[in-house]
Amino acid sequence: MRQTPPVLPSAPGHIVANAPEAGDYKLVYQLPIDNTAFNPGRYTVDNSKLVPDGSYDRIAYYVELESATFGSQYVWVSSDAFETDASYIGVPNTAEHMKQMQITNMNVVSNVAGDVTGQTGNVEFWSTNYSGTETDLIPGGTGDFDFDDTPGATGNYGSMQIHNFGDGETLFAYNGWNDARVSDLGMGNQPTGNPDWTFAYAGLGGADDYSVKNLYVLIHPIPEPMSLGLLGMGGLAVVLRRKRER
Ligand SMILES: [Ca+2]
Ligand SMILES: [Ca+2]
Repeated sequence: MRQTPPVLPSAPGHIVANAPEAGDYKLVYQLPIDNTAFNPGRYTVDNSKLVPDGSYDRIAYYVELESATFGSQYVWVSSDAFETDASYIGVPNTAEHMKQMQITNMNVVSNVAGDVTGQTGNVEFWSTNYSGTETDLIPGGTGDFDFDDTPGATGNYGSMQIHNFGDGETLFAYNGWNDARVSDLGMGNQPTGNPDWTFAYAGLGGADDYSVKNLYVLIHPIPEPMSLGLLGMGGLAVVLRRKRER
C-alpha cells in the first residue's frame, strides 16, 4: 500500500503568482545557485528525505534569474513524474541522478520560453562531460550543443537542462557546475553560441553574470483516497445543484 504523502511546504507565493498550477505543488528543494561548483550542502531547502518513493505524480522546476544582459526571467516547467525517488530530482551530481529521456504532459509558463501545455519535452541530467553528437532518443537534434547531446562516461562538466525539443527550444540550462569553473546559466536558447548555453560562462551566460539565480524543485503529491472521496462528493453536490437549478 502506498505511504501517506508527507506534509511539505507549499510552493512559494511568487511562483504560484506566475504559474497558478504551482498552487497544488509542494517544495522539495530550493537552491541559490552558486557561481561555481554545486554542493548539495548549499540547498536552503531539502525535503527529499521526507518524500516517500512514488508518492507524487508530477515534478516541476522553477528557475528565476536576473541579469543586466537578459533582465528578469523565470520559467516554470512541470511534467509527469519521471523519477519516483525525490532524492534524484535535484541537481544531478551523481551517477544515480543520470537522466537522458523524454518527459510527458509538460507544461511551461515563462516570460522567456514559449508557454505550452501537455507537450513532450526532454531532460539532459548528468554530472559528466558530453559531446554535441545527436542520439536517437530525441527527434531533431543536431551535432551542436543543444537539446540532444551525448553524455560521456567521464569528466565533471555537468548538465542540468530541460528542453521543449518539439519547438527546438532549451527551457533552462545549468551546466559546468561539477568543478571549479564558473557555471553556465541561461533560459531559452542562448541568442548566440550554443543553444543550450554550454561554455556560456566565457561570455554573458556565466552564473556570475546573474545577480539573482534561484532553482526550485517541486512535486505534485498524489491525493490521498480521502481527498479523492471528498472531491467526488463535491462533484456530486455540483451535479445535484445543477439539476435543482433546472
Ligand atoms: Ca546535439
Ligand atoms: Ca544539451
